Amino acid sequence: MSYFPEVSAIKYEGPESTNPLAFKHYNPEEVVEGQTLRELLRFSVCYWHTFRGMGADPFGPGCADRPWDDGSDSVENALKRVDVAFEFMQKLGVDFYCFHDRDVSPERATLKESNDVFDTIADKLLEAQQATGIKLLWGTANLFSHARYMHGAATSCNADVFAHAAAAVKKAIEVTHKLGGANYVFWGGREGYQNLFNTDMKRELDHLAKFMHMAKDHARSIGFEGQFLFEPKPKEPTKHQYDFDVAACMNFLRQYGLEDVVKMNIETNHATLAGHTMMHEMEYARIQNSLGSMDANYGDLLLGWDTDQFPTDIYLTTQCMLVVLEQGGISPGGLNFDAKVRRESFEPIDLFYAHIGGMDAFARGAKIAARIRQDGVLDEFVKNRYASYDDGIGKTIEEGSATFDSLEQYMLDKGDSAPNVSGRQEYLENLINQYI
Ligand code: XLS
Ligand code: NI
Ligand code: NI
Repeated sequence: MSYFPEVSAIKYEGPESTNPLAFKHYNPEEVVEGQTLRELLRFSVCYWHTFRGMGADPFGPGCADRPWDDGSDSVENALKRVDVAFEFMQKLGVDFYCFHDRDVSPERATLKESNDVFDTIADKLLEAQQATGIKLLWGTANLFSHARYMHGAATSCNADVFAHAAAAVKKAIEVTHKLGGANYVFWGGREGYQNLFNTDMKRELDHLAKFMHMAKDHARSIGFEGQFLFEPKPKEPTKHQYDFDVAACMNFLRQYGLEDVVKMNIETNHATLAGHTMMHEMEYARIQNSLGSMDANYGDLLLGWDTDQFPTDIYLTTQCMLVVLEQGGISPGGLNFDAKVRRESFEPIDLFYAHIGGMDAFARGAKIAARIRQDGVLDEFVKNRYASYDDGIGKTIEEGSATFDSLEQYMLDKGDSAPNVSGRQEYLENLINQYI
């Protein structure tokens, strides 16, 4: 039984190909800075958008054509989706996928029943992984859709909801472990507030930290050694999410002693909603040894919400890959397409076009970034820009031997500072365009 009979395995055909169902730039075996593109990019398909998204928006219900899906939350339907997902991923040639518990497995009236169904689905996922070699990049729990999470989960004012969320995360970590998941993600969902008049922010943040510590302790106690990831997002669904941006997340993790265990999962559309570029967020995490993984997508800057589009912008992917290559790769994290086809792109084949485009855009970005780095054009410029710190007075500042007294004396002797040199922004922008 095939769910995508019109598509066979997507092949690399090179930049001259005009076949819309072929890769023009993603040649998985091509080596970039010592790693194959497959190893470097670690592409992942997300279950929620790709296999559960029906295109609903605030103005209308879903209208996607998914002939295999009967729309019910039956176990049979969930099991069938596993076949659909693995056929899709195998044909696409990705090595990883990601899910929330409720994407793969429907919720039942009690926790016990929900967990039992989850076990049944997990068995089938494991079988499919073994049959195809596709691996789990990360698992997570949906702590935001069910009505019980209206006030949040770990930051809910209702302690029973905290307990329920803890039980759900416990189970999701156990399943992630069973499936050999490389990471476990915390995205805040409704962890945030709409109004400070009814909110004890200090208590909510303390609770969130307790929650993460318990999650980590449980994970280690069952032998899960995977990486934990925290995914920043400034707003939506709440007006202010506690995991606002990388800086807010890092401050939270440090305050509560979690910074060695939890790294960042950075999403492009969340970065731009926070008023940052993706490159800013990635670089800010990288310099603090906290760049863990990427949710690769793109947000329409004319719309003020998380549109989760597939990344097609080579400028963006080049910037991302400059940071990834500087770090020497992103493993054990990866590049998860947390992206959805537009509501108007309602046919199954659109799922292929979308992912092929995203993969090609990143492969191209990787190759461009590698050439920029190989020629050393940015590195050399930046190094020279700070040359005044390599010796003399600058060196005393960096080494820590300078004081305000010594700096004042230096200036009194010298009379005035040395003239500045140009930042050459436009020159550098032109240079990057030359590589693109
Ligand atoms: C939502 C988030 C979510 C996380 C996983 O905006 O991106 O999909 O990636 O919970
Ligand atoms: Ni995401
Ligand atoms: Ni998002």
